[in-house]
Amino acid sequence: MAFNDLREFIDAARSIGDVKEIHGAHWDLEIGALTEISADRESHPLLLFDRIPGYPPSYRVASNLLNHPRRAALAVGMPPELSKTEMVLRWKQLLKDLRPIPPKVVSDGPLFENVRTGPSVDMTAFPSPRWHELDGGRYIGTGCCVITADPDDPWVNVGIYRVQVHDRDRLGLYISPGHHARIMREKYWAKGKACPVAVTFGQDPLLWLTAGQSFPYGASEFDYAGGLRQAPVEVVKGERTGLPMPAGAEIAIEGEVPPPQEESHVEGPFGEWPGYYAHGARSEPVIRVQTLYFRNDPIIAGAPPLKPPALTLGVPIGAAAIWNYLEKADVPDVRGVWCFVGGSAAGGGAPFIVVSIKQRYHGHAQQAALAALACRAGNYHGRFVVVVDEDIDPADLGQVVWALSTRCDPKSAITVVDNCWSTPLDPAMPPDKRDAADFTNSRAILNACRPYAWKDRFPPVNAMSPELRRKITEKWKYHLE
Ligand SMILES: Cc1cc2nc3c(=O)[nH]c(=O)nc-3n(C[C@H](O)[C@H](O)[C@H](O)COP(=O)(O)O)c2cc1C
Ligand SMILES: [Mn+2]
Repeated sequence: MAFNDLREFIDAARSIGDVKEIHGAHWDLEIGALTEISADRESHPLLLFDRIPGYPPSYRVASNLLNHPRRAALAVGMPPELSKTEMVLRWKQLLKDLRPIPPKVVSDGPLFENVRTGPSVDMTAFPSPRWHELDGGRYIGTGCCVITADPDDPWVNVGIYRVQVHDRDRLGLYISPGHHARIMREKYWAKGKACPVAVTFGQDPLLWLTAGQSFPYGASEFDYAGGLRQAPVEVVKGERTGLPMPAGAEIAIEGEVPPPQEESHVEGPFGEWPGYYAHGARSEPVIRVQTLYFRNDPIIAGAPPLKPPALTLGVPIGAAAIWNYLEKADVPDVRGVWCFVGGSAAGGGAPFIVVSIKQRYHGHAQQAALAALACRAGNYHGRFVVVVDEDIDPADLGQVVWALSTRCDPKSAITVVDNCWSTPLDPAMPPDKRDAADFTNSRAILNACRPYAWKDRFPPVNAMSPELRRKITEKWKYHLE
């Protein structure tokens, strides 16, 4: 089952009782606060905001789209109530089997219902929220897809990079170092040209989910989204840039990003996914909007980062991608992988990775940790890699802490690796490194496995055996109910 646009997805969520409509909430903090409060609740519905003060009725904002595992499963057609381990295994297989399907170009689509160019472009016409109290402005782009092409080698990238509204035809765009659109725009700038860009603000959540994943440079997220939905994404070509945009997008723009020395603007601060405002307010490139497209009754897809442990995306793709890489790197007997704080995107940042292995030889645990650290999904914005034995469920924080507390000797079982790929969003980046634009940090490998050399002399665990549990539960079942 593939969704063609955001509306079809919202309808599907509604049909499983997962949508709450809220009328009258203000774009300034109320939508953001309601999103945060709702995400804390057990029910955690998708929120659809309408009748936003100061805007035409039916100019809407949808939030809490994929930050609950139930709706992330819906987006990709998985059963809604899987255990964490099952989810990782399913995603692992999905990523392995993923065969790219290129998008299909169509000549028309609902996106073209309204077209504005030149002086009639007005980005302030939409109810873009100010999400968090210390945000420096209004963000139309949180649940957005930023579409760019390589000037030398024609392929199209789609990434999630935040977009702030500066004024009628100027938007702010924040892209972290190393991300593909940043590499592309630098290539244009090196040629003395502005970088053409298209951005959609509301689309099939599966495309958006794919845009938040790291695929190799040269591989289009459009093709991978097609592979995941098992049907091509239908796109229209932008009149100005020729860039493809999903035909059913809610709102889209075409424009250009000039070299920063030609024009830039203060961007941020913005409440970021690690739970801080680390990047602060800085001068960043802008998008000069040339053409604006929107559907009748447009819906902005809102996905503000919320302070962990709240999720940005309710999917363990980072863990699944790390596990696939461990297999490629020939690390045997991996029994599970999980990421706490982040890890919902392969390459979107994984500061706390846990790998569970059945130890086979000396140094096996260290090999697993180094491989997890080395792959793109585990390298960017990392901090800790914990390796545990096979009796520990890596997704159960209590078990992981118990293993660390009882099997890890800090002096001998912790290794620090320095000069790794971090980001300005790292809240613990020291001010001097930040000022020097040295966005690297160190990592700690915590080996919480029984020491391999004397593992057979490690004391046994005092919990009952599964057989005894079964026997006693059966015999005493009336007392245990
Ligand atoms: C909800 C969400 C918001 C994100 N916001 C940003 C952002 O503002 N800037 C950024 O550089 N990366 C952001 N990311 C991470 C990138 O989208 C992610 O690393 C992706 O792999 C980048 O695509 P690329 O590999 O094609 O550059 C965000 C990810 C998610 C899931
Ligand atoms: Mn990419």
